[in-house]
Amino acid sequence: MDKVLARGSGTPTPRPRARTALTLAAAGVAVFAVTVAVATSASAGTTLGSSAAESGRYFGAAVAANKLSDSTYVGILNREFNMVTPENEMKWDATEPSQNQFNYTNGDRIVSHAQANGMRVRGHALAWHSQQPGWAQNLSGTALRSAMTNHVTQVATHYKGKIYAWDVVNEAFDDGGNGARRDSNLQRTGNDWIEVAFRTARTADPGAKLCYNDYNTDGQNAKSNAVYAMVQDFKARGVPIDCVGFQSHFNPNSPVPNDYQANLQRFANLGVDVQITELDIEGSGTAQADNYSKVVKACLAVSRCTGLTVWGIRDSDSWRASGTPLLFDGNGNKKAAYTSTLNALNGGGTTPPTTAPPTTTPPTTAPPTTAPPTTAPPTTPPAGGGCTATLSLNQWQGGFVTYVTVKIGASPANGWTVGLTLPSGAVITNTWSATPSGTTGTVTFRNVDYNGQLGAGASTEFGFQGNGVGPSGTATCTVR
Ligand code: G2I
Repeated sequence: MDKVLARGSGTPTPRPRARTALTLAAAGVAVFAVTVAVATSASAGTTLGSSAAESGRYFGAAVAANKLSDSTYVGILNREFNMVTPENEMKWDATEPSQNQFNYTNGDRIVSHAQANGMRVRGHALAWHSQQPGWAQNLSGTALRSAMTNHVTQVATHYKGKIYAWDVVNEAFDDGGNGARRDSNLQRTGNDWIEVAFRTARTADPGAKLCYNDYNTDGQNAKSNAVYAMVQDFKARGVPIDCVGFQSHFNPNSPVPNDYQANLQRFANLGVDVQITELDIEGSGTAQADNYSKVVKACLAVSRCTGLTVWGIRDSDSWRASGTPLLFDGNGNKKAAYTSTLNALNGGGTTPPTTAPPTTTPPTTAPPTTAPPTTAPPTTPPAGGGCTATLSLNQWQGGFVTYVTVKIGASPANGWTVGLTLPSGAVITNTWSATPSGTTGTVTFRNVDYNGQLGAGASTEFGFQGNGVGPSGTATCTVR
């Protein structure tokens, strides 16, 4: 049973996590991370994705596999968005309809489409009280707990290396104003089910950011306070959590809260990314447009708000179509809300830091499961033209993810190329937001369509995953 009235918010962006920088430091690998938020100047991107990318963020949409044959739908998707969330295709009922028998057909279709078009994927959702297959609804106790961890392991392993961020746990808190956990069969397996899900997901796909996602947590209230306390506790005890998603389903009865930005910021201050994950705002005309603008500006004002996702493309695609809550009308035309969203994205913002400085006190109980990131001093953009490329490496036994922040100097760029040499034995298996020249040895990465044109001082990010030891040293950067 889903929420009667979803009123949440949330957002993510491509941001490096520098989770396991240990091996690199030990190997003399240089790990760079910009730690300061950098104000970016106003720009004039012409699509949602390219405009968001100018401040290092993404703009995504929930996508349904059965609409990938609709040319109007796909045309808008490919033109405007650089992140996708499968609307239903990666949920438990879809991926494991019978126990231990997995079906990835529709999820794979969306991932393939994303990869073929330079988009990344937010996985949604590994553990949730809703949309469970019938067999899981009928389980309890240790049988359900085992089924849940098996599900997380199998699905996260299947998509390993292909997911930017997973909604590991979805909607686990109660709406009653008591700050309690939601009663569910998963909750009744024990209060630690959430942290077990996160640890299990980390083991299965160490390269994915791991998020908690919920609605009605968009402003400061009893429910968001409870989520906040959980995240604070997880960070203190080293439970692997990287991000919090704010669904941001708004309507006249549940408007964008006035403390929306402040609420995002307080979560970011805990040392997690924040992401708007399911944005839709019922309404029309100027009022709707103003609300979209408010949400986008709030995200841009929070350096760790890494991106936004709208929950569908056209109004007719929405789970609540009668409320016309999206950016395109049923014919695929841009609405006033589209224009206000694009304008807000082009108004500049802060560049998300590749690594946030720790804001929480060191753990007093269990040690963190991963070593703290090694952070180099902030880099400054080149004074003249050109660009810089800074690496942030997340290394684990046998594999790595490297995030590269490209920062443009004093002159605007029409495109950029980053060059680096992989250590012997390293093989790239997946690259996003750039096109690599190869998979081993010396590799150059060229911008893709939506992130080549960048203004002076602007930055963008791409990344790649591979087997072996990730690249060391600095990367070269040239502009066109
Ligand atoms: O309810 C809105 C969202 C709230 N947060 C979590 C999201 O996962 C949730 O998405 C919605 C989808 O947009 C709907 O499309 O989740 C619903 C289910 O909880 C989805 O609805 C389902 C219907 O319940 C099914 O009957 C239907 O077969 O969509 C399915 C596919 O159209």
